[in-house]
Amino acid sequence: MSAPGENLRIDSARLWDSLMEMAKIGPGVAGGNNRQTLTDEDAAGRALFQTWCEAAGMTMGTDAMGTMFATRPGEDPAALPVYMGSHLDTQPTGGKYDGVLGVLGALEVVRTMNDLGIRTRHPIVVTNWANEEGARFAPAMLASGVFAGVHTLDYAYSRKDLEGKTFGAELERIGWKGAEEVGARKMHAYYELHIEQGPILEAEKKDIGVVTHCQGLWWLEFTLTGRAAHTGSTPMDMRVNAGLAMARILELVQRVAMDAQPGAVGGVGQMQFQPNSRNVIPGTVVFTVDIRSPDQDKLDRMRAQVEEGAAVICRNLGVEMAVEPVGHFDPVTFDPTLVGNVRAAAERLGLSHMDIISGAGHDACWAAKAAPATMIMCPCVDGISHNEAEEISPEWAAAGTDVLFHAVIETAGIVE
Ligand code: HGY
Ligand code: MN
Ligand code: MN
Repeated sequence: MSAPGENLRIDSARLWDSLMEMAKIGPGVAGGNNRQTLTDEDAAGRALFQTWCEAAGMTMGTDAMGTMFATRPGEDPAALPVYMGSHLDTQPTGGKYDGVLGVLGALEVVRTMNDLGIRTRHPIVVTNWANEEGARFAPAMLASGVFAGVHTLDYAYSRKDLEGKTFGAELERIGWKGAEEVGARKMHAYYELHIEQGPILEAEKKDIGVVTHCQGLWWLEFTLTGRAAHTGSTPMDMRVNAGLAMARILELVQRVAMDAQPGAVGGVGQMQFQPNSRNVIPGTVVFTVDIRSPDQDKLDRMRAQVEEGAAVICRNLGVEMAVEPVGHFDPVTFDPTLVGNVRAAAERLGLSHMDIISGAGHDACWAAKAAPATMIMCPCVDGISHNEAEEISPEWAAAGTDVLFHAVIETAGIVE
């Protein structure tokens, strides 16, 4: 089967219209999106996606984690499908493209196949993974993790948000708990188009990121217990200050990440003070440390340094410490054949490209446990993401989707 011609391109205007249409659902307050997983806004986005998939002649299946799979038949029904997709859920102050480009780009590939009357040997499946972000229910990539056998369904259903609501109850409430057994589907291959969410491609003036690896991650949830007391009348030497311990641990995380350069990051994005009152020294502080590296040994060393250092800080302050890993995946190497298809597609299309390691985690990291998988990236403006100011150009969106189109055809095979 000859490789698809360089003139095979998607309809970039239709893709951009769909991105802007989806962005109207769960709008943020500054031009981005707040369409968090299993909210009514998520349900509305799912319904629109299903409508579009069915209008493109696909049939929708949903599994017991709420992940959506839209199937376009292939000529060989015995052939395992080629999957592509990403996620429609967003951060609370998310952008319009994180995840969404990968889902609607995949839909656009199917729409273009329909326009051109392209028949493929392998069936094609467009996927919307549930709860990729892990913002409301930790860990991130929860549904793809159950699909890959990393998490049990019971564990996933038991995950709670800050209001104590469980994933399982919220999935029932929005009516998107599907009948399919999670992970029963078998994939021939999996491609994920995603914005880079970092500054490299734009700085290097490259249209396409050929993603060879994804860095690994630990999310460590710390619970520090001190003694709530009056901020005014409690002498400094009498304080058992969980807030001070947290501040010193944040400095420790910064130091551990900087000492591990290059190729390491560390920080804290979420914390809760209890009772969180201006004139009460916090009795309890709960926060999650996020550390990452593409190097397995470095990642595990950073985790040990953070946990050991935090224990010394708390001991010196008389603060009790508990720490629980609430998210983890090792560094991922994507499938060399699929990576080669992405690189060849970018070259055939005359697009500038470079190999890149994904700094963010993606469902492809868990899909890679179930089948050969890889990713395609496009630049984003100033490398900003997980921020309502996230922006890409229509040209970048179209280039990434054209590469997805060509790579998927290479793998799914065109039937003349
Ligand atoms: O945390 C991540 O890397 C992804 O956005 N879930
Ligand atoms: Mn994402
Ligand atoms: Mn994200």
